Amino acid sequence: MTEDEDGDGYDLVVVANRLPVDRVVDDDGTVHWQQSPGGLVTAMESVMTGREGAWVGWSGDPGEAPEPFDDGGMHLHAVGLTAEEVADHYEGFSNDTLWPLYHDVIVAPRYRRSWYEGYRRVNQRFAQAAADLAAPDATVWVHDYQLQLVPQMLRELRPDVRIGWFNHIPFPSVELFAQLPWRRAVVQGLLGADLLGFQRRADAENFLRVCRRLLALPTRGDTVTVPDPTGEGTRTVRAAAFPISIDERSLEELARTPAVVERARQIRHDLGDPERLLLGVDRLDYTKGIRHRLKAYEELLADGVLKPPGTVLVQVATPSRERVTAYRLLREQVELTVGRANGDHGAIGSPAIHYLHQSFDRAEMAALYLAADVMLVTPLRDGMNLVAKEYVACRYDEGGALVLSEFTGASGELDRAFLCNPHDIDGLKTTIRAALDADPREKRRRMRALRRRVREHDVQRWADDFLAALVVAPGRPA
Ligand code: ADQ
Repeated sequence: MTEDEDGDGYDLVVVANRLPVDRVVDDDGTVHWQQSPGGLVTAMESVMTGREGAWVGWSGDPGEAPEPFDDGGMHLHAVGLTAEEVADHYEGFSNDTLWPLYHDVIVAPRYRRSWYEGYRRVNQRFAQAAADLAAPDATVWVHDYQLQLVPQMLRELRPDVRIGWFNHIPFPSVELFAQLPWRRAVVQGLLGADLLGFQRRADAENFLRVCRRLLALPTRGDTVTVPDPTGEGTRTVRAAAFPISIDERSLEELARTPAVVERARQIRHDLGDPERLLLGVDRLDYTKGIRHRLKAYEELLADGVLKPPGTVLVQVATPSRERVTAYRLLREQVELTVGRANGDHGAIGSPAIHYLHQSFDRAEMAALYLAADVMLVTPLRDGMNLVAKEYVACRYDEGGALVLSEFTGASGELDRAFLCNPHDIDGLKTTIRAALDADPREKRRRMRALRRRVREHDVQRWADDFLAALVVAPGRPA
């Protein structure tokens, strides 16, 4: 059921920064919408089955919003953002203030009052759209750090709805969060929800500590008690961990197709059939530890431990947030390092590092994962990291080895990976060597354990667990 058949609104409304579709302009100028790749869309599709579901989000282009339309079993409602709002709300406050602050201040967050003003205004518009679409007593699921004020704004507009919010990125310690000039407003915005979901328990605990220390609110177990603005009575808000995952089955199915298996073979062949292939796949983001990884790799080349063409590294770095200065600088640093490593250690026809600043489709990603002997996932801080889980899902052959940073949410679940501290370059080098040289039986045992975990905790289970917890969240006492 996609439409609002009885005319009273939608039972489940998802509110996220982006719509689950991308606008595609064909050669002849006609416009159509194509489903964005990614687990969130798949997970939502199945939880929306049998319900009247709507999705509120930005189309990704500045300017007037396209008319609402139905697609893939959902009603899609685009929120329009002007170019100035994109600059203030999205590039500014979301990606240049909150993103670095919530990732342990790896780069310095910038605090600009006009950015926050834009953030507040855009959050209000998202809240209004959700309020207009939700059926009486509907469930509204708000996503991520771009929309932290929406829960409270929505509660004011529609006190009847159940509100859940999920944070895809880490939540910082109170000592760091306290830097935010608008810290009280952000926490109050979040406390409009009935259930707040985080990737790790530590994130939920950080949030509860912020409530105690900065707002003097009482907490008990995983709940916080919030006084009603009217002064009458209280509400209870639960903050708990719901580690996100991937659509494991469909990815494994894709990896098993003859076309992907053949493509993986072809990739190795095109690389000169190296004995050992290492792979990194990340958005080009300073949180992902790409520079630390390249530094360790360059040293292993300089030490003579690794040598092309027998050993090669493929580093895929997806273009990301290119209008934000810190990202432009990072790109320059990464490209300088790759150029130097290839100049010093490569030969004609055999570079030490193959660097691809490009996006690929799912099949190509699966083929890369299947081709790689060692996957390097070395973020300095990461809410979860789906690349680690995707690699594991594709290794139906139980081959390969995963080097995984302790600073990812995924490391809490994938503890049979080769865990590393990316800040410790010597330690990182040792871990890369250990993953390359481990006994094949040991590697297989580890991969089997990792695969079991990802199979049993897929994105469907994540969405089901969150929504089930939202239904029974304490909320307001009867
Ligand atoms: P991201 O920071 O974007 O997500 P991640 O979890 O690794 O990080 O997801 C990246 C996704 O992009 C993966 O599905 C990957 O396959 C895809 N991808 C990467 N490079 C690509 C390329 N070149 N071409 C095509 N696809 C590519 C945020 C948080 C994470 C959290 C997720 C989900 O920062 O910590 O795991 O949300 O909650």
